Amino acid sequence: MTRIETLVIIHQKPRVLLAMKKQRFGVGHYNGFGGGLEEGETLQECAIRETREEAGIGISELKYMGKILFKFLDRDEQDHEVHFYKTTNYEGEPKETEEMAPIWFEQDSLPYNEMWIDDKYWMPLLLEDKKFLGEFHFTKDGIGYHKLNEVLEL
Ligand code: 8OG
Repeated sequence: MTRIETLVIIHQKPRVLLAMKKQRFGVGHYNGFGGGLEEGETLQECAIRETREEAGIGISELKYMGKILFKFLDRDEQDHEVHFYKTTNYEGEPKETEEMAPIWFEQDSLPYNEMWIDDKYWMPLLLEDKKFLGEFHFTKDGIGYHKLNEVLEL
Protein backbone atom coordinates (compact mmCIF):
# COMPACT_ATOMS: atom_id res chain seq x y z
CA MET A 1 0.00 0.00 0.00
CA THR A 2 1.14 3.51 -0.80
CA ARG A 3 0.08 6.63 1.07
CA ILE A 4 -0.69 9.60 -1.16
CA GLU A 5 0.58 12.81 0.45
CA THR A 6 0.84 16.48 -0.49
CA LEU A 7 3.47 19.02 0.47
CA VAL A 8 3.18 22.80 -0.06
CA ILE A 9 6.09 25.25 -0.02
CA ILE A 10 5.16 28.91 0.30
CA HIS A 11 7.89 30.83 -1.49
CA GLN A 12 8.01 34.62 -1.58
CA LYS A 13 11.48 35.22 -2.97
CA PRO A 14 13.85 35.34 -1.19
CA ARG A 15 11.96 33.90 1.77
CA VAL A 16 10.42 30.49 2.38
CA LEU A 17 7.79 29.61 4.97
CA LEU A 18 8.51 26.38 6.80
CA ALA A 19 7.20 25.02 10.07
CA MET A 20 8.47 22.84 12.87
CA LYS A 21 6.38 19.66 12.87
CA LYS A 22 5.24 19.03 16.44
CA GLN A 23 3.49 15.68 16.04
CA ARG A 24 3.15 12.55 13.89
CA PHE A 25 5.28 11.66 10.91
CA GLY A 26 8.37 13.85 10.58
CA VAL A 27 8.18 15.27 14.12
CA GLY A 28 11.16 17.52 14.97
CA HIS A 29 11.77 18.50 11.35
CA TYR A 30 11.10 21.76 9.55
CA ASN A 31 8.82 21.15 6.61
CA GLY A 32 6.23 22.70 4.36
CA PHE A 33 2.53 22.04 4.97
CA GLY A 34 0.67 18.97 3.85
CA GLY A 35 -0.56 15.52 4.65
CA GLY A 36 -2.53 12.54 3.49
CA LEU A 37 -5.11 12.59 0.70
CA GLU A 38 -8.63 11.94 1.99
CA GLU A 39 -11.33 10.10 0.10
CA GLY A 40 -13.14 12.21 -2.46
CA GLU A 41 -10.72 15.14 -2.57
CA THR A 42 -8.27 16.17 -5.26
CA LEU A 43 -4.56 16.63 -4.56
CA GLN A 44 -4.97 20.42 -4.68
CA GLU A 45 -7.92 20.30 -2.29
CA CYS A 46 -5.83 18.20 0.07
CA ALA A 47 -2.91 20.66 -0.11
CA ILE A 48 -5.25 23.60 0.60
CA ARG A 49 -7.05 21.81 3.48
CA GLU A 50 -3.82 20.68 5.14
CA THR A 51 -2.27 24.16 4.90
CA ARG A 52 -5.36 25.66 6.55
CA GLU A 53 -5.30 23.02 9.30
CA GLU A 54 -1.57 23.32 9.95
CA ALA A 55 -0.93 27.07 9.61
CA GLY A 56 -4.37 28.73 9.61
CA ILE A 57 -3.89 30.32 6.18
CA GLY A 58 -5.74 30.06 2.89
CA ILE A 59 -3.63 29.42 -0.20
CA SER A 60 -4.39 29.82 -3.92
CA GLU A 61 -2.69 29.67 -7.31
CA LEU A 62 -0.83 26.49 -6.49
CA LYS A 63 1.76 25.29 -8.98
CA TYR A 64 2.34 21.54 -9.26
CA MET A 65 6.10 21.07 -9.01
CA GLY A 66 6.89 17.39 -8.58
CA LYS A 67 6.23 13.89 -7.41
CA ILE A 68 8.56 11.65 -5.39
CA LEU A 69 8.06 8.08 -4.19
CA PHE A 70 9.63 7.41 -0.79
CA LYS A 71 10.31 3.85 0.38
CA PHE A 72 11.30 3.02 3.95
CA LEU A 73 13.25 -0.22 3.64
CA ASP A 74 14.13 -0.74 7.30
CA ARG A 75 10.93 0.58 8.86
CA ASP A 76 7.39 -0.65 9.10
CA GLU A 77 6.09 2.34 7.15
CA GLN A 78 4.06 2.41 3.97
CA ASP A 79 5.55 3.97 0.85
CA HIS A 80 4.75 7.67 0.54
CA GLU A 81 3.92 9.17 -2.84
CA VAL A 82 4.40 12.88 -2.19
CA HIS A 83 3.00 15.52 -4.57
CA PHE A 84 4.80 18.86 -4.30
CA TYR A 85 3.18 22.27 -4.75
CA LYS A 86 4.39 25.82 -4.41
CA THR A 87 2.65 29.17 -4.20
CA THR A 88 3.38 32.79 -3.39
CA ASN A 89 -0.21 33.57 -2.42
CA TYR A 90 -1.77 33.19 0.97
CA GLU A 91 -4.46 34.87 3.05
CA GLY A 92 -4.29 35.39 6.78
CA GLU A 93 -1.31 35.26 9.11
CA PRO A 94 0.56 31.97 9.56
CA LYS A 95 -0.04 30.92 13.15
CA GLU A 96 1.19 28.17 15.40
CA THR A 97 -1.22 25.24 15.60
CA GLU A 98 -1.18 21.94 17.50
CA GLU A 99 0.68 20.39 14.58
CA MET A 100 3.17 23.02 13.46
CA ALA A 101 4.98 26.25 14.35
CA PRO A 102 5.62 28.35 11.21
CA ILE A 103 8.72 30.46 10.60
CA TRP A 104 10.20 32.33 7.62
CA PHE A 105 13.71 31.45 6.40
CA GLU A 106 15.94 33.04 3.79
CA GLN A 107 16.12 30.61 0.87
CA ASP A 108 19.95 30.67 0.99
CA SER A 109 20.03 29.59 4.64
CA LEU A 110 17.42 26.89 4.99
CA PRO A 111 17.91 24.63 8.06
CA TYR A 112 18.72 21.52 6.02
CA ASN A 113 20.24 19.75 9.03
CA GLU A 114 16.84 19.99 10.76
CA MET A 115 14.89 18.89 7.69
CA TRP A 116 14.29 15.57 5.99
CA ILE A 117 17.61 14.39 4.52
CA ASP A 118 16.18 14.27 0.99
CA ASP A 119 15.04 17.90 1.06
CA LYS A 120 18.42 19.29 0.02
CA TYR A 121 18.04 17.36 -3.27
CA TRP A 122 14.63 18.58 -4.44
CA MET A 123 14.20 21.90 -2.62
CA PRO A 124 16.73 23.81 -4.82
CA LEU A 125 14.83 22.65 -7.93
CA LEU A 126 11.49 23.72 -6.49
CA LEU A 127 12.88 27.13 -5.46
CA GLU A 128 14.15 27.65 -9.03
CA ASP A 129 10.71 26.75 -10.45
CA LYS A 130 12.00 23.49 -11.92
CA LYS A 131 9.68 20.47 -11.96
CA PHE A 132 10.93 17.06 -10.87
CA LEU A 133 10.17 13.34 -10.58
CA GLY A 134 12.04 11.06 -8.24
CA GLU A 135 12.34 8.09 -5.95
CA PHE A 136 14.20 7.78 -2.64
CA HIS A 137 14.83 4.66 -0.58
CA PHE A 138 15.61 5.20 3.09
CA THR A 139 17.52 2.67 5.16
CA LYS A 140 18.53 2.93 8.80
CA ASP A 141 21.80 4.54 7.61
CA GLY A 142 20.18 7.23 5.48
CA ILE A 143 19.42 7.36 1.77
CA GLY A 144 20.22 3.97 0.25
CA TYR A 145 19.22 4.87 -3.29
CA HIS A 146 17.80 7.85 -5.06
CA LYS A 147 17.02 9.19 -8.48
CA LEU A 148 15.72 12.66 -9.17
CA ASN A 149 15.12 14.10 -12.61
CA GLU A 150 14.12 17.53 -13.70
CA VAL A 151 11.17 17.32 -16.10
CA LEU A 152 9.42 19.83 -18.32
CA GLU A 153 5.92 18.41 -17.78
CA LEU A 154 4.37 16.34 -15.02
O1 8OG B 1 -0.04 14.18 7.97
P1 8OG B 1 1.25 13.40 7.86
O2 8OG B 1 1.99 13.30 9.15
O3 8OG B 1 1.10 12.08 7.15
O4 8OG B 1 2.15 14.30 6.86
C1 8OG B 1 3.39 13.90 6.38
C2 8OG B 1 3.95 15.08 5.61
O5 8OG B 1 5.33 14.86 5.35
C3 8OG B 1 3.30 15.29 4.25
O6 8OG B 1 3.17 16.70 4.00
C4 8OG B 1 4.29 14.70 3.27
C5 8OG B 1 5.57 14.99 3.97
N1 8OG B 1 6.72 14.16 3.63
C6 8OG B 1 6.80 12.80 3.46
N2 8OG B 1 8.08 12.46 3.16
C7 8OG B 1 8.81 13.63 3.15
C8 8OG B 1 10.15 13.92 2.90
O7 8OG B 1 10.99 13.05 2.66
N3 8OG B 1 10.54 15.23 2.95
C9 8OG B 1 9.64 16.20 3.26
N4 8OG B 1 10.08 17.45 3.32
N5 8OG B 1 8.34 15.95 3.50
C10 8OG B 1 7.95 14.68 3.44
O8 8OG B 1 5.84 12.05 3.58
